[in-house]
Amino acid sequence: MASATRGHFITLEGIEGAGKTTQRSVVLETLRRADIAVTTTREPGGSPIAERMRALLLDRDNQGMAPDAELLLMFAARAEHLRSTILPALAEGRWVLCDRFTDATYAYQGGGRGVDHARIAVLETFVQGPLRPDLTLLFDLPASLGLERARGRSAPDRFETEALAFHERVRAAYLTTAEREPERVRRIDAARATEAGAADVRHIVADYVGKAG
Ligand code: T5A
Repeated sequence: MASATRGHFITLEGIEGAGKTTQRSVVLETLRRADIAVTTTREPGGSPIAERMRALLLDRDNQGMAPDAELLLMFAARAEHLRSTILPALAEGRWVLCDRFTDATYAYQGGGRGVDHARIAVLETFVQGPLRPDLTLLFDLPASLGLERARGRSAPDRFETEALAFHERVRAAYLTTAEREPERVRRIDAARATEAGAADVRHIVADYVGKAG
């Protein structure tokens, strides 16, 4: 849980097409109903320079990027995003709602690409210091269904063009994180209809707000 003085940091996670963007408005609505000032943002990106790094990371012309370069770019973008957007908002007492954060690095670069967990952990501490999300909503569904939803919507980016097996490893890594940290990471069954997921989101977020006092 956050310190008494800073805002709270909530993240949304899941494989491609898990419905994070769809459910973000439900989180926002629940927080605003509680009169909480919220900054919404996303990763990779969330500040002008980090958005330029995002473009590099998602560009399908950059197939074959070295996994370590991908990892370092994710954390370079994060360092920029933290300094420009997340840390100032938290310091003002605003809550920050971020579409993806470092759990995605453990899932995609760790699970998907096979980068060692310990190497990611070193960068996590280097870039973030002690900052970790206070609450994470993990939208979970079979990789095949997520990809079907994501690909039905727009032209695939560099990650969406990866094989199903890659996305299955990403999902498995997310589930491992959720098992390790059940208090922080709340799994939501995203294979169901949008309204069923939204009801869970409202319940979890309202409960968190109540405990945050
Ligand atoms: N990445 C990111 C890393 O590799 N490492 C990192 O450290 C970080 C931070 C970001 C990419 O970067 C990678 C992961 C990603 O591949 P992105 O564009 O932000 O790329 O991609 P996503 O975060 O995956 O966003 P998507 O828009 O693809 O997925 P969402 O937001 O989870 O899904 P959403 O809400 O857009 O829904 C997808 C479609 O499904 C429908 C929606 O209407 C939409 O058409 N839908 C449903 N349909 C039926 N039933 C439901 N319950 C539905 N919910 C949504």
